[in-house]
Amino acid sequence: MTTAPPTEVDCSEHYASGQTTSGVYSLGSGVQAYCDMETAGGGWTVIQRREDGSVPFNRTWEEYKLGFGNTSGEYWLGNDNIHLLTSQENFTLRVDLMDWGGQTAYAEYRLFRVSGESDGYRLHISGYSGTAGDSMSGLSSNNGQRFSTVDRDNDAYRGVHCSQQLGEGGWWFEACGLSYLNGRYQGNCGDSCPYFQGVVWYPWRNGRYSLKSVSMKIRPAANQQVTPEAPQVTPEAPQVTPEATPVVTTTTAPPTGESHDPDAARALAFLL
Ligand SMILES: [Ca+2]
Repeated sequence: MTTAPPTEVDCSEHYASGQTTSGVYSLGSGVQAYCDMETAGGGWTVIQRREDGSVPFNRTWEEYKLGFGNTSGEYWLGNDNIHLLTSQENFTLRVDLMDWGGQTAYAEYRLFRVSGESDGYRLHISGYSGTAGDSMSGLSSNNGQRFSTVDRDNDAYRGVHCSQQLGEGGWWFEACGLSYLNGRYQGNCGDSCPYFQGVVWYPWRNGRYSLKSVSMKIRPAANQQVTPEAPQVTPEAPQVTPEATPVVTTTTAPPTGESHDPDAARALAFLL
């Protein structure tokens, strides 16, 4: 008999063993996470949560690698752990969003996996359903992008460091993309928040709206319920026009040469 490789116990296993109360649980290797045992059948391992701005998300590569914050409040589970969990079997990602009026929406991605550090914690995401619109696998997709932080530019935007330009959060930036759940917690600034500097899910609200609360949670894809909990909504893709004015630099000086970079015009087209 050989020794099995180390594995993490995710929240769906706790749920299956009869622990059906939401709260902080051990994942096995000394790591703790919040388990959402109520939403859409429960068993979700929360990998990210924002709700009050008490924890800054402008963090370094190393901090995103290891995780930070409070598992009972705002936190990032850590890229190493997210990689470890999602490497064990197929996982589904669910994103829950709430605006300042108390409205909620969600996005589910049937398949969600994060590569190891040697591959830049590259994101593999597909199979959208939900009510919030697809800001991660559709237009300006985060799929296939490596993770970037304020001290590491792995994004798809040549000549621009998305994390540095957008409040120094870590994310799988494209150029820079349509989702940004690790932006700065801006509070309730309506539609007048600093553009794409807040907690943004573009298809549901917009780039100037910073959401009140968001959470990202994962569960083995095999555990997905057959019956959908809400009608499927196919969101309209945001309009993209070639004349789009770059607005990523509304509060900071534009990077040198940006306006002469043909890729820049393409990449900033979504920022209308
Ligand atoms: Ca770049």
